[in-house]
Amino acid sequence: MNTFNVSGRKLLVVAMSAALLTGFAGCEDPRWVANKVSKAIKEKNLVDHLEAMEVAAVPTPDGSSTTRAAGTEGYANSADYIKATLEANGYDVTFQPFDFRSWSEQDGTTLSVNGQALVHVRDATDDIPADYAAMSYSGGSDGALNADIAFVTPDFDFESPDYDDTDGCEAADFDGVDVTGKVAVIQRGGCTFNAKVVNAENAGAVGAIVFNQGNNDGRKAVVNGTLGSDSEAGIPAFGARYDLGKAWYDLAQSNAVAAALNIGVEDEVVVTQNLLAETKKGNPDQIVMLGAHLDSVQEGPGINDNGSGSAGILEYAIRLEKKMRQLPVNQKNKVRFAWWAAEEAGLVGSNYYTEEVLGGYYNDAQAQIMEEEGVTDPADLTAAQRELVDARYLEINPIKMYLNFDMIGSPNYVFGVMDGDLSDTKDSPDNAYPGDFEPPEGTSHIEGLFNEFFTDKDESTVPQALSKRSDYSGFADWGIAFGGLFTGAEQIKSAEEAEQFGGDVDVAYDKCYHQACDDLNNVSNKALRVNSKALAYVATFYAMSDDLYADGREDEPEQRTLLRSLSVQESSNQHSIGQKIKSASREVSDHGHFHGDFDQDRE
Ligand code: DTR
Ligand code: ZN
Ligand code: ZN
Repeated sequence: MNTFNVSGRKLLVVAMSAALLTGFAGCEDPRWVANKVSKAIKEKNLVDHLEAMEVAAVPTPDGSSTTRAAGTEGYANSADYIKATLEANGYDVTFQPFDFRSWSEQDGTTLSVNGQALVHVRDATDDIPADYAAMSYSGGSDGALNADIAFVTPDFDFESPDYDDTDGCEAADFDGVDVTGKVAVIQRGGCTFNAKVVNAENAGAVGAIVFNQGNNDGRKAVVNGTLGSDSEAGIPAFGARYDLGKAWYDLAQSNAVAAALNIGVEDEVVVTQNLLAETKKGNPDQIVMLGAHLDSVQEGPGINDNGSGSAGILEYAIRLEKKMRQLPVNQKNKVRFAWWAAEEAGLVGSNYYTEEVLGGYYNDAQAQIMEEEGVTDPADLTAAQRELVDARYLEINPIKMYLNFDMIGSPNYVFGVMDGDLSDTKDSPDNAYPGDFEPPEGTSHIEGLFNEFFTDKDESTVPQALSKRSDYSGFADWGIAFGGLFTGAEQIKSAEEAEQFGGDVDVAYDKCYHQACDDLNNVSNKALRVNSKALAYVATFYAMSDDLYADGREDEPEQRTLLRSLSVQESSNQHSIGQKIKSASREVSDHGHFHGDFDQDRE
């Protein structure tokens, strides 16, 4: 302890007398310590971190805003700030570099069809709806491009037995159509946008437009999608409204229809990095991990998304370290912090980490079991042996939980807590967990502990569907208990929520979501403060618990065991944890609920 720190000494005296009054064991009570650390979180310090991040942002290529997107100087400056602040507070920081494909659309995209200039999604307003959008990872046009358009088997009679909802999904769909040197126009449906665009390109098309399917109200507006960062498409690819596709089709029955387009893109593989730090104290075999993505989108400085979460866990790291020096307590478990890169490009940084680190433990577990069982080829492992691998993986993997903080200061906030037991959100359209899939053991306990904090502070909470739209996704895939807070993004606040939390009905939780205006003015300091105190409470509680999920909460008294292997619960399944959970999430993506790259649809 620093004996020259007067306030620190005073705190120690107070803590010691509490210890004398309550007995030393009282001081080790996880709730007692959790409250101490939580109370040390101050709004002013959180706002200071946000200010530093606003300063870190650099001008966008078109000069209309600033950004901290992965791969930019703005991201590097943010990472420098986090690193320097942590180092000044007793932490060692490591960078975890990785390659990622950074794609951005340059200013000046145009598209006109039959001489009519169309409205880019960027220029749309409340009164003027968007006609078209470039797909992420689209190719560039290399200057102006003029070509006729060619329809690929469109059929607008949805009731007809001949209606094909998979236009362009197969190479053979292009057999009867001459798309060579033309812009292929294809109806949405049946497969990824990427499959349609790549098939069109292989058939000789010089551009592709996928218009919305039109078969229900949710499939009429402009298609604003992504080809995915693994796309090999090289031609310009756009999405358009349903009614435009239909009108062009009608027109094309009697006339040739021409398109003119121009799009410039920047598309390169760049190195970016996750930042990692952990407490020196605590059991390294039982790690409580917290994460927040540090990158913004390219369109703005990302102060709520996700300066807020980044600031919250940074301030917690500082206060935890200080309190553990001041208070007469022993930190039980190590606490690890991650600031992720390239979340906005499709959870790239956190997925890289989980594949490397958790995948590494999985491989170790598999090698151990193979050796013990005398198996030389992993393909020869029996179902029972795979279960041994799963159990061994959970045993040797020291990361026992992951807590995620992405957007915790939305201006029109709700206090959202991830619905770890799916008890309230199973049927929500945002639920990414299909069928009877159960999140890893502990996930529900974490939710309960967050709720305990808010209830104690007389604040309401709203259960948040497990949408996999943030960095907990990779941890969930690998069977790690997870939880987190979220104050809302582009969705609209209901009247009921406005009653619970105040704020504006029928207005987005964050009206500047993914926009240039996501700056310091776009943050509720109250939401940021309360959520940061909540995360400090929950993480410290677990940092001080020997048996992580054993301590029942007031509202849920039953005892829980530490991370039981999923395969033990679902004994008939012969796949490994990683494969099992991954295939579950892939199934979701095939049904259109996947929100990967830029939160955009893929199909
Ligand atoms: N992926 C976030 C926004 C987001 C949307 N839904 C959730 C749910 C939980 C956490 C975050 C989010 C973004 O960075 O844009
Ligand atoms: Zn975002
Ligand atoms: Zn985010």
